[in-house]
Amino acid sequence: MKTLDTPAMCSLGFVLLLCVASTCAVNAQTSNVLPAPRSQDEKMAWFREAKFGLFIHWGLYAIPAGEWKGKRSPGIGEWVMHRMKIPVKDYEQLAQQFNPFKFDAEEWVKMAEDAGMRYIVITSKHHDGFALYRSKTSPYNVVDATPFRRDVLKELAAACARRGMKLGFYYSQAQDWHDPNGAGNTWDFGPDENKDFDKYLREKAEPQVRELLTGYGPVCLVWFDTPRMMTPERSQRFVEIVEKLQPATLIDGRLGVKGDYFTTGDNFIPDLARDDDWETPATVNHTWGFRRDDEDWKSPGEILFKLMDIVSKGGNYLLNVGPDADGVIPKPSADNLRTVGRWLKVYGEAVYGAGRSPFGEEFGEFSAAQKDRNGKPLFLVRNDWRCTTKPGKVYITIFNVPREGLDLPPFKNQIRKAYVLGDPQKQEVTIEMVNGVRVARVPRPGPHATAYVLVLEIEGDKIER
Ligand code: JFZ
Repeated sequence: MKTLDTPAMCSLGFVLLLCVASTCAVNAQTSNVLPAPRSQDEKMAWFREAKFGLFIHWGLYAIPAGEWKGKRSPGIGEWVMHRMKIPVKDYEQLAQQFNPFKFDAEEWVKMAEDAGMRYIVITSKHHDGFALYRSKTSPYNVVDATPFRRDVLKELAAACARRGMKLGFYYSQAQDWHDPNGAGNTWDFGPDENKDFDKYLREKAEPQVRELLTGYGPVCLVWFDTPRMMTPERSQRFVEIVEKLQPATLIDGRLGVKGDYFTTGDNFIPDLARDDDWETPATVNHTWGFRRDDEDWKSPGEILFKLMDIVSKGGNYLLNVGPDADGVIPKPSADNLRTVGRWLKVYGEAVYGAGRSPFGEEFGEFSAAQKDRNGKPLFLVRNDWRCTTKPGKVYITIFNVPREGLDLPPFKNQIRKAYVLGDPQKQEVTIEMVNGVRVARVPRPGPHATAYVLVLEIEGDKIER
C-alpha cells in the first residue's frame, strides 16, 4: 500500500472531501424538490389518488375568534379584520399575544392521517398578511413578531416528511390587508385602484411564494385565492415562480389564470360528474378560521356522504379545520374526522385512486316544475348510493338501501362476483333478475353501519351501458 500522507495528497484529499461535502449539500437541497413530471397525467397522479385532504386555516384571527372589542363579528372568522375594519396598527398587536403553547405539528399530521386524509394545505399567509413561517421578506411573521418565535410551517413540514404526508400552502396572493399596496384594505389605505399593486406583488407576494418553495421541502400544491386585480400577466409570474422552483407543484384554480385543476366555490359540490380534475374546499362548521361561537359541526355521516358524492363525481374533498389560539384543533371536529377515518380504514378501496361514476342517474334529476333560487330548474338530489370505479371493479357505496334490495342501473357487462367490502369471507351477494332489472340483495354488515360498499367485479375494464 502506498502511503498517501504527503502534504500534497493531504490537501488533495481535503479538496476532494470539500467537493463531496458540497455536492451532498446541493443534493440535499435539490432532492428537496421532486423531479419535473413528464406529463400532466404524471403531475396529477398523486392528486387523483389522494381524494381527501385537510385544509387548515390558522393565524392571528384565531385570537379574536369571531369577536372584536366585545362585539360579534358576523361571517367567517378569518375575515374579522375586514368585517370590523380594524386598523392595521390595532390588528397587528395580536401578534404579541400569539403564543399557541399547545401546538404540536406531529399531532395535527397524525389527526389528518387518522381521518384518512392524504394531503394537508395550510394558510401560509391569509388575507390579513401575517405569515405563519419565518419570512425574510416581511417581519410580520410568526417568528419575528410573536413571543412564540417558532416556525410553524417548518415544524409541520418536518412532521409531514416523517409521516409521509403531502403538504401544500395556501397563499393569499392578491388580498393583503397589512400591506399598503395589497388588495382589500380600503379603511387604512384607500381604494385599491390607487395602489401600486405591482409593488406589493414584486416586494412581498412573489418573494414570499419563492421562500415557501425553497425552504420547506416538496410542496404538493400552492392554493392561491381570491384573484382580485390579478391580470393574466400578474398571474403568469406566479406560474413561472412555481414551475421554476418546483415543477411538480400543482396550482389550484384561484390564481387568476387556469391552474392544474378546477376549484369549486366554497362548500359547493356540482350536481353531476365533471370530466376534469377538481376540488371542493369545504368547512366542517360555518367558518374557516376558528370562531368560538360556531359549534355547528357536520356529522361524520354528512362528511362521509359528501366525500363519496365528490369522489363519485371525479373530485377531491379538501376539508377544513380551524385550530384555536392555543394551537388545538377543536375536539368535536377532530373526533368527527377520525370517525370518517375509521370508515375509510375498511372501505378506502372505494375511494383512493377511484374514478368517477359511469352512471349518473343516482345523483338525482332536474325538476320539471320546481325552480331553485336563481330561477333555474331545481336539482332534486338522490342520496341512496354513490358509485366509484377502478378497472374491472365498480364500488357502490350504499347510504340507504331499500328492504327489497338495491336495483342496479342497467349496463351490459356480466357481473363476475359481488360482495361487500371488508367482508373477510368475501361472501357472495345474491343478484337476482326481477323484470329485467338486476337486484342486489345486500346484507347490512352491522347494526351501526352508516354506509357500506358493494363491490361488483365485472367483465371488462369499464362499464358498457
Ligand atoms: C376565500 C377566502 O376569502 C376565505 O377566507 C377562505 O380562505 C376560503 C377558502 O376562500 O373565500 C372564498 C373564495 C371564493 C369563493 C367563496 C369564498 N367562491 O368562489 O365561491
